[in-house]
Amino acid sequence: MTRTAVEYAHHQRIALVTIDNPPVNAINLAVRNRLMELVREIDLDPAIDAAVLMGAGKVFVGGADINEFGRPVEAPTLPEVIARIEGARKPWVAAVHGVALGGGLEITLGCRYRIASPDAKLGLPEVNLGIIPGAGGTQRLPRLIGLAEAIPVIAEMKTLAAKAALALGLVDSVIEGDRTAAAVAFAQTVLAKPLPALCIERPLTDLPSETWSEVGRRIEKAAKGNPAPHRAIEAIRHGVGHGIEAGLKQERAIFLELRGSREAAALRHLFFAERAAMRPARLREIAPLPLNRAGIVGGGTMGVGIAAALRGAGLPVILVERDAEAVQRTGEALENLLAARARRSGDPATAALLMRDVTLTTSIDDLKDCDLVVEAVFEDLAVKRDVFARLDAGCRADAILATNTSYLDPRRLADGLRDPGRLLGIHFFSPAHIMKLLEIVPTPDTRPEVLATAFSLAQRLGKIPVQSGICEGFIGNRILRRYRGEAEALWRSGIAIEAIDGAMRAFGFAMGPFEVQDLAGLDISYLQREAARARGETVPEAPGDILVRAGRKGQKSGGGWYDYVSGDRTPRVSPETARLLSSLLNERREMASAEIAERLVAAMADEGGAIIAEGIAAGPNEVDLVEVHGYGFPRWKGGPMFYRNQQAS
Ligand code: T1G
Ligand code: NAD
Repeated sequence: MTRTAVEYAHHQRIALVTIDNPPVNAINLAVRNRLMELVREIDLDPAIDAAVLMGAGKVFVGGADINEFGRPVEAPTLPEVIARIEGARKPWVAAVHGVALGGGLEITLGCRYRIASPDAKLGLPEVNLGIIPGAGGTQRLPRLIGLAEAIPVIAEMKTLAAKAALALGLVDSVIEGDRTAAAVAFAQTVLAKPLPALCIERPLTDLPSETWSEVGRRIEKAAKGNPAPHRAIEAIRHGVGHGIEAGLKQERAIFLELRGSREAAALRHLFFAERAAMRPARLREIAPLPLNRAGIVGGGTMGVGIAAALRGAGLPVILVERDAEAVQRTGEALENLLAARARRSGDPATAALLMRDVTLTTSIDDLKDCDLVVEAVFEDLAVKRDVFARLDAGCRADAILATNTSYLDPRRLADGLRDPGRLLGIHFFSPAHIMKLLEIVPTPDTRPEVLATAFSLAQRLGKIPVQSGICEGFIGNRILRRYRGEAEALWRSGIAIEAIDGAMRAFGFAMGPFEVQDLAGLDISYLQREAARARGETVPEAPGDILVRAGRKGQKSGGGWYDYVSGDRTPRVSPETARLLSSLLNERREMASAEIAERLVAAMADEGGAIIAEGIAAGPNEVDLVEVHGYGFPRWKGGPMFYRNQQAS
C-alpha cells in the first residue's frame, strides 16, 4: 500500500487520523490536502462519532514544513485546515506524543480536546526561525491558557511538558500506556458530555499595562536583533484589542511578512545547517565507539568547563591535575560552576548530583578505563607531548585521545603515539559548558570511527560540531585573527576604537573586537607573540605589546584598550591608551557605522572563502556555524558567508 501523508482507520466508531510524514510529520501541502478531505469524510460517515488526530513514529507533529517557506504559499493553508477541523460536526481529539511544535501545536488548538503522553512537549518555537505562529497560535493559545502563560510560549520559546500543559489547561488529560487505546477511550468518554467551547469562543482578559511594559523589556533583552518576538506580541495585542477575527487576520499578515524576511531566511539557513553538521552524511554509516567514561587532563579554565559539559551529558568524569593544590583548586572551581548552573536552572540540588561522578586525581593511571580522554593543559607543545606520551602508555589501546589545543598542529601530538589513529582535536570554546561550537580536527591518520565518535559526543553534549582541516587557528581563530587585523587597520587609519566596537554592536554582536580583547585579556596573545619571538620567529610589534608592557592587560587589570572602574565592566575611552599608542595612529577620521561593519564582515567572509578554498572547511555552512556558535555572529544574519550572499542578491 502506498503511504499517504495521512492514514485513516475506523476503531469502535472513532476515526483514527494519523499524520505520517517522516521524520517529524511536518505539515506540508499533501498533509493539508488530505486533512481537508478527511474532515468532510468523517462528518459524513454515519459509522463515526468522533475523530482522534495522531502522529506516526517518534513525534506528533514537528511543525509546518519549513522546506515550504522559501516558496509561495499554497492552499489549502494550515489556518484553513484548522478552521475546517474547528467547524467539524464531530469532535476532534488531538493525541500528542513526543512533540507538538509550531503548526503541530496550532492544529491541536483547532480540536475540541487535547490529550498528551507523559513525554510530550508542546511549544511555538517560530520566533526562533524569524517568524511568528501563522496558524492561529497567537490568538487561540491565550484564549485557552491566558495571556500571562501564553506569552512566554509564543514569544520566548518556552516549551511546556505534558504535566505543565495539563496544569494550564492546554491539555485535558495525560494518558498512560497504549496511545491509541487511551485516545479512543478518551474520545468515547467525552462523547457523553457537552462539548467544551472552542478556543476562539473563549473570552480573553487583558493584562495590566505595566505587565505589558515588563513583557516588552524582557523581550527587548532576549530578542536582540530578531524582530519576530516583538511582532508576536504585536499580533497577540491586536487580537486582545480587536477580537479574534481581526487578531487572526493581523497574525497572518505579520507571519507572511516575516516569512519573506531576510532574518527568517538566515535563521532557516542555520536551522538546516546545524542539523546537517550534527549528522554529516559521510559519517552516517560509521558506528561510533562506546562512550561511557571520559577523562580530562588539565583542570584550568577549559578543563573545568569541559568537565561540566560532560557531566551535563551524564558522562562520569575523571580529571587529572598536576598536584594536590591544583586538584583542590579545580574541585572548587568545578563545584562553583555546577552550583551556579544548577541555581540558574532552578534546581540547586543537581550540582551535588553532578559532582558525585567526578573523580579528581593527580595520577594519569586513573584514566586507564576511560573511553575518551581530552587533554586541556597549557598551550605548550612540549607539555602536551609529555602528557600524550603518558596517556599512550596508561590508557586502554582503544581509548580515544583528544587535544583541546587552540593553535597547535594535532599531527605534532599524534606522531609520538603507538597508534596515531586514535588522536584528534576536539576544540571546545570558552566557556566550554555554554558555547555550542566544537571544532573537530582530525589528522590524516584519525580513524573514521574515532571521528564519528567525536561527532556523536557533540550531539550528546548538545553542541554543534564542525570539522576543520589543520591550519593556524583552524577555522574560528583564523577568521578571528583576520577580523581583529582588519579592525586594527581601521583604527590605525584613524577610526576610534569606540566607533569600531559600536559599529559591530549595532550590527548585532554582543561586543566589538576591542572590547572582546579586553574581556579575554591582552596578555594571552601577547604571551603567544613573545613565545614565537623566543622561537626566533619575526613577529611585528603589536599595540597589545605596548599596552601589556604598560600593565594594561584588559578588564583583569583595570585597563586595556579601555579603562574600567573596579566592579564595572563598562568600557571607558582611555586617555592613557591614546597617549601610549599615539605614535601608531594617523589623525582621527570618521567612518559610517554601517561601512565599518561591512568592512569587518567582508574580511570575515574573505577569510572564510580562503578557508573553504584550501579545504579547511567543507563549505560556507561550516564557516557560518563556526562564527554564529563560536564568536557571537548574530544568528538573524546567518553568518558571514550567508550574509555576504544575501547582500549580493
Ligand atoms: N519542517 C521540515 N523539516 C523538519 C522540521 C520542520 N518543521 N523539523 C525538523 N525537520 C527535519 C530536520 O531538518 C531533520 O532533517 C529531521 O527533520 C530531524 O530533525 C504555521 C509556520 C521536531 C524537535 O521550529 O525542533 O510550524 O537532517 O535532527 O533532534 O505557525 O527537529 O534528517 O534531513 O532536529 O529528533 C515550527 C523544528 C515550524 C520545530 C525533532 N517548528 N524542529 O528533533 O530531529 S514553523 C519548529 C525541531 C511553523 C506555523 C509555523 C526538531 C524536532 P534531516 P532533528 P530531533
Ligand atoms: P589554563 O592555564 O587555565 O589550564 C591549564 C591547566 O593544565 C592548569 O590548571 C595546569 O595546572 C594544568 N596542567 C598543566 N600541565 C599539566 C599536566 N602535565 N598534567 C595535568 N595538568 C596539567 O589553560 P586553559 O585556558 O584551560 O587552556 C587549556 C587548553 O585549552 C590550551 O591548549 C588552550 O589553548 C586551549 N583552549 C583555551 C581556550 C580559552 O579560552 N582559555 C579556548 C579553547 C581552547
